[in-house]
Formats: sequence, structure tokens, C-alpha cells
Amino acid sequence: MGLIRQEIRDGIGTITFDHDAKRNALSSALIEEMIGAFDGFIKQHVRVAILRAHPGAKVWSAGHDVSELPRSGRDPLAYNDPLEQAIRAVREFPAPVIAMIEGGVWGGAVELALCCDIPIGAPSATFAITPARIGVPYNPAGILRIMNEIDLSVAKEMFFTARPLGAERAMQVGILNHLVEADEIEAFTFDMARTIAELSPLSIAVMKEQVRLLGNARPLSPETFERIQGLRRKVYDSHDYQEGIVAFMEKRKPKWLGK
Ligand code: LCV
Repeated sequence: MGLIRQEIRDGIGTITFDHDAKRNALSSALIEEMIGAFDGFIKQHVRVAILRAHPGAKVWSAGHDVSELPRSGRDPLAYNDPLEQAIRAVREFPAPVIAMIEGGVWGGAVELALCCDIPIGAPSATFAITPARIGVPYNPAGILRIMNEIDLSVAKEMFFTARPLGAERAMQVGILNHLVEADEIEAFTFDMARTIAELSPLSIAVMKEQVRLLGNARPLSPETFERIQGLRRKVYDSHDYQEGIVAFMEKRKPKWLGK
């Protein structure tokens, strides 16, 4: 049974969580399907991805599948935990991922939503970071990622109270980029996706990867610097780099080849 639905249209890849019976809990099976969809989007040269639940969903995702949390004695959020794999898939996907959020976002799903590049929420969106509810010691990579996205004092309040934050507050603290009425959020999201899909895929991919590497790196190691330079060189040595400039000079839309 599919736990997600996926679609590609006009260079826009959409993944819809489709496991309402378990409130779209991020089970290893659902995450495996999600990572498979992202891999397929890469093969199809998708320019932008959207991660969403069904229109009008009461729960975007209930977070880690609690039934899959290891009993005692093992790290519940180790490097290869499915949730960590899902978060890396979003952060390393070579195009922007828009989180279109209706309904409650719980636990590790908050980190997943925050790791998307552009979070857009409806008034029904709420965000609750819940390890304290379950007694889980959140992992350092996850804590750092959340610290990078929202004010430290707000992050601590969310960790220490596990209380859901409403959409208005989520806008104030930077969890959401946009708060859009439920009947407009789909059109708003796809309009932004179309804008991104018309721009240079190489330029956007290398800027997204730089943000990821620089966000991770405190002092920039020589190796990270060289890696960034190598990624950027691939872009400014590309056909698309020339095409973008020529198209501008010729007052026409660029024809991006992604190479
Ligand atoms: C498995 C579930 C889940 C679920 N797993 O519907 O961040 S950390 O460290 O905490 C990390 C480890 C993490 O992400 O942990 C998970 C954090 N998530 C939560 O604390 C949310 C737990 N879920 C709920 O509070 C409720 O289910 C919400 C409020 C999301 C929805 O409530 P509602 O009344 O609409 P039910 O609770 O009746 O859930 C419907 C079915 O989904 C299962 C739940 O066990 C139930 O299954 P059965 O019908 O078989 O009884 N379910 C919900 N969340 N995270 N399964």
C-alpha cells in the first residue's frame, strides 16, 4: 500500500503523505517511499519539490513512528535512523523543497519541515517538538539544525514544553516563511514553485548546497572551502552559465539544460 503519492508536472515534483490512518507518522516504510520519490525526481531533473499532506489535513505528520523507536539501550535517533535519512534527503536534494503545511506537525516532523527550504503554512498549521513528551534524548545534529532555524530561546521553549505553537506564532519566530489561507495555499505554493522552475537549476543547486555546507560549518575547513569552489566552478564552467548571460543580452528567456 502506498504511504505517499507522488507526481511530476512541469518540472515540479510533489510528494503527498498518504497514511492518514497513522497520521502520516514517519515510519521507515513511508520514509523509504519518500526517499525513492526524491531519487526519481533527481533522475527526472525536477526543478523544485513540494512536500505536503492531503488538502485540509488535520495532521501534516505525527513525527517519528513511535512504535519503531528502539526499546532501551540503543540510540533512538542515530545517524542511519530513517528520520535522519529523510532529513538528509531533503537537505541534499539538488533543488528547493517547499513544505506546504496544513495541520499538526509533531516531533521529528518539525525538524523535517524546518529542513525544507521554504516552509509555507495554513492557519491550521501547528508545530510541537516532543522528545520531552516521550523521553527521547534528541540528537545533536537535530538540535543544531533547529537552533539554526529558530531563535534559541524559542527552540528551548519548544523542547522544554513540547507544546504546539500556532501558525501566527510560527510566522513570528521564523518557522514559516508565509502564512496563507487554506483555500489559497495550493495556488500560492505552486506559483512560487513555477517561479523557481523557470530559473537556473545549476545556480540554485550550488547555492542550496553552499547554504547547507556553510550552515553546518563553523570554522570553514580548507576541504569545505575547496569543495564549495569545486561545486561553483562546475556551474560557471557550464552551458547554462553562458546561456543565462547570452539570453539576457538577447532579451529572451534562457533555455536551461541543467548542464
Ligand atoms: C506511531 C502514531 C503516531 C506516531 N507514531 O489520532 O521528536 S521526538 O524525539 O519525540 C521523536 C522521537 C518523534 O517524532 O516522536 C513522535 C512525536 N509525535 C507525537 O508525540 C504525536 C503523537 N500523536 C498524537 O499526539 C496524536 O496521534 C495526534 C495529535 C497527532 C492526532 O490525534 P488523533 O486523535 O487525530 P490518534 O491519536 O487516534 O492516532 C491515530 C492513529 O495513529 C497512530 C495512533 O497510534 C493511532 O493508531 P491506532 O488507530 O492503531 O490506535 N499514531 C499517531 N501518531 N507518532 N503511530
